[in-house]
Amino acid sequence: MRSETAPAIRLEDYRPPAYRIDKVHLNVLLEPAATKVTATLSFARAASTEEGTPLVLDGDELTLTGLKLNGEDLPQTAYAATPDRLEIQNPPAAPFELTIETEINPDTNTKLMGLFRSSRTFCTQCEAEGFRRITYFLDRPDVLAVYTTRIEASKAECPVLLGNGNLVETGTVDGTDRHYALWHDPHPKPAYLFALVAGDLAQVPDRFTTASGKEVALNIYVEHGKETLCAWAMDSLKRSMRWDEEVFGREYDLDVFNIVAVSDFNMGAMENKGLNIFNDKYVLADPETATDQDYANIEAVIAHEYFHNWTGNRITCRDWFQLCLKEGLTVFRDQEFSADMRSRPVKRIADVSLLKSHQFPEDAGPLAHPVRPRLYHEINNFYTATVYEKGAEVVRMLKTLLGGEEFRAGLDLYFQRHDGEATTIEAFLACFEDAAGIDLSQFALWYDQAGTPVVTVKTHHDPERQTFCVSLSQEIPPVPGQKSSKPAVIPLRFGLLGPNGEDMEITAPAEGARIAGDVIVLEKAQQEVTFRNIPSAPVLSLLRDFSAPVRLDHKLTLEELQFQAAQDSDPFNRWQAVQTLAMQDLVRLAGLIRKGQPGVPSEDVIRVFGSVLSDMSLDAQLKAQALTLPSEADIAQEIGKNVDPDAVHAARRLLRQAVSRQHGDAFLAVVTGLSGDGAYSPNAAAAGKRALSNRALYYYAATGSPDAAELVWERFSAADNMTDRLAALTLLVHDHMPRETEALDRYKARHETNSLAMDKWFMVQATAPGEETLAKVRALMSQPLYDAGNPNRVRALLQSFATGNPTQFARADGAGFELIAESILEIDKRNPQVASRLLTSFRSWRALDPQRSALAESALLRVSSCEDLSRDSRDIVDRTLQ
Ligand code: 0A1
Ligand code: ZN
Repeated sequence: MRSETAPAIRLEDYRPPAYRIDKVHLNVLLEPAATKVTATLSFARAASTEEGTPLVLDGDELTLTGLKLNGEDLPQTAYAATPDRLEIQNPPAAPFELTIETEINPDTNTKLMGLFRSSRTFCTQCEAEGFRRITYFLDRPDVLAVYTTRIEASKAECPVLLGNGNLVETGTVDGTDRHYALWHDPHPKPAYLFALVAGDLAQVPDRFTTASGKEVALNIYVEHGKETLCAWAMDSLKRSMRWDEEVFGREYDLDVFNIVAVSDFNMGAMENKGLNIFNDKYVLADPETATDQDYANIEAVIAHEYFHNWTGNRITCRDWFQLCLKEGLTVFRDQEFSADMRSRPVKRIADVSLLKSHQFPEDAGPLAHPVRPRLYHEINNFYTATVYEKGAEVVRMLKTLLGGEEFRAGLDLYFQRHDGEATTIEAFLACFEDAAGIDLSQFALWYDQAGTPVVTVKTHHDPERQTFCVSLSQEIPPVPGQKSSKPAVIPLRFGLLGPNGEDMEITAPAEGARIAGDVIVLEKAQQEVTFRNIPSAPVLSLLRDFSAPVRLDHKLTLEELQFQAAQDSDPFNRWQAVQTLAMQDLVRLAGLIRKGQPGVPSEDVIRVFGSVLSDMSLDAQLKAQALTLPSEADIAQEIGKNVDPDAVHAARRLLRQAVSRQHGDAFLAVVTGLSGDGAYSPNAAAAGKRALSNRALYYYAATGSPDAAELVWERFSAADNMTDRLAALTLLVHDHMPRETEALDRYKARHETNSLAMDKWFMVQATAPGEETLAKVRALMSQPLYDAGNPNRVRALLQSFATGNPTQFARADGAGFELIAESILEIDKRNPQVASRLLTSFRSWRALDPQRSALAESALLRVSSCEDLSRDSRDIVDRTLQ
């Protein structure tokens, strides 16, 4: 029988818990195959709960081995236990204590949820619903308890024993080889923030003194031998702690802050109270194995998890529908941190690129959902770009609309009013309403409506009346389950570019819309804004700094776009103008190629690329960003329907070659001028130079000349850092240069023992265009270094093939879809979260040409017909096919 879809959980059905759990005492006797957990839980009936109301606890694959009520064994007639539920039929009216014994097997826990082992280290992952795989519990975020955890294990196997909060006591167990540690976390928390770690790990210690003078011990725990790879993560942590004090007034609140890096982890990292657990990819770095992007990611993820201590842990979510309350806000905070640490415009462009390439397609496809969903079947599938990235954009808009001071006042009120609570988006917004004296009821629609609004813009200048009219309208295209929508509040940052490129001064109040400083607030379906005293026609620079997560339909002429690309005072819109020019040409070229006609890239676009390259006013990283062509997936998204990925690929190659032919010498000058200046530093300036030099090499390589191939090879073999080595390797492999195989072999020989570096080796090969890649990916799956149980490896090989290689994933013979479908079925048995993530790579299948979309559909149907598909994959496949 086909696996059933799990029942829908609905926001409207939320009810407060019938019982509270005030205190949790856990005694965890760690054994790889048979860990015994004794949970002593102090319950109290909620005032509104009738006496005798059954107490129903969540479980997941649990074996109950003992149960006591107030210290007495419970007769079997008084309860019912299954692996996923424990019901106490007639609990006492007065507060009572349950002692629950369960036995679990960390070694067979391949889902990596609950308690599992990663390379012999015991560790946990409890968000969203993993705690119920450790003991029976009210596993919901609005049940906040104070935890004390005793962890006991073999001293030889697990010299390090870590829990949440502060360490209270350690000792040995008489007559055994075992020892224990007792941890106490004074801050009430939901079960999803529980964690423990036990293993033989190296400790990298440091210290931090908070603004109020409190000493905090900082530690990063890693596998022995990796201690030197933690310096950047530790530095990032200390900078995050200081920044949160300075920018948001938030201090750390325990005596110790521990981070543990593990190699088997479903997500990036987890913000467990006082004991963050990280995918080692976001901790370990040195110039030999990590790219500049890795360094930036580590800085951002360390900050993100640390910032959760206030936005997520001290104030948590009432229910999982409110996930964006902690995630959107925390992503906003980590984006701001990175912007302050690096270049603000560069960071903004990177964040918006990510939003457009990941969140926009999600919002336009079958998996679209509001930032705060109203219904889910499997919460693990809602850790999405919409909740995280669009959620952060919503917070950013709030700041834009309120201004920095009022925004900060609102947040201060939020921390003050809700500290220690599990709360909601409504409560969050109410703080800003109260602090700023405004009404955010229309703004709240951003949380409840799915889909990306399209803002259509038309302008008209009347030289006689000296008026400039801007007609604006907004609409959200239909989304699954949402046929109509209401107008949202859209802050549009703008400037009127005068003939000399400077922003015109606006001397008379504009009519037709609320304008706050340089922001037009679009609030209705249609609005016409009139500016007076505008003698000559300006170029309207709209959506500066990408002030709202919308698609702009603003048809600027070629000249206007070129002008904006060269002159806009807003770096984001300069970048955007270059991208728009390139995108328009790429879409045109792909259309011609599709029809079998020759495509000739636009001379104007090629010229703009040359101007960007020679513009001395642009910083190197910004230049590299502007010279990056829209990705194949972005072009496909822009085309929107009947997409032929081969035509898209060919169009992009054509434009790259044309730019390269025209500006080859200039690119060569950049490559040679910027290379090899001094010792490696991961800072933004040095990273920017490398990015530009590698971007120039990318174009120079497209000349196809022997000396270009030589230059790429030289960069590969002489590189003293991973950024340059990987950039050159990618060119060698993706452009099928003569020494491609030799380069891959050399890389492998150099990095064979480092799995994170080898992930890049898998990824480069999986994303190589060309028919032979599919067979290669299959062969790589049987490589001894490939491990289908390790999420990073699966992502490096299969996820990057499915999401980063459009021509091969969507091959016209369907073999790419089949490979991924087959792999999903295999992985699903072991790790549903990894499988369902991989499944989302089919989300844009309906936009493909009819032949390809039929093949994608049959691959999806093959997955769907599997009888015992996990709840995670069932949910995604059903929604993708609906
Ligand atoms: N809260 C974490 C992300 C996370 C979510 C789920 C996980 O397991 C299913 C693990 C981590 C964060 O935002 O960093
Ligand atoms: Zn988070």
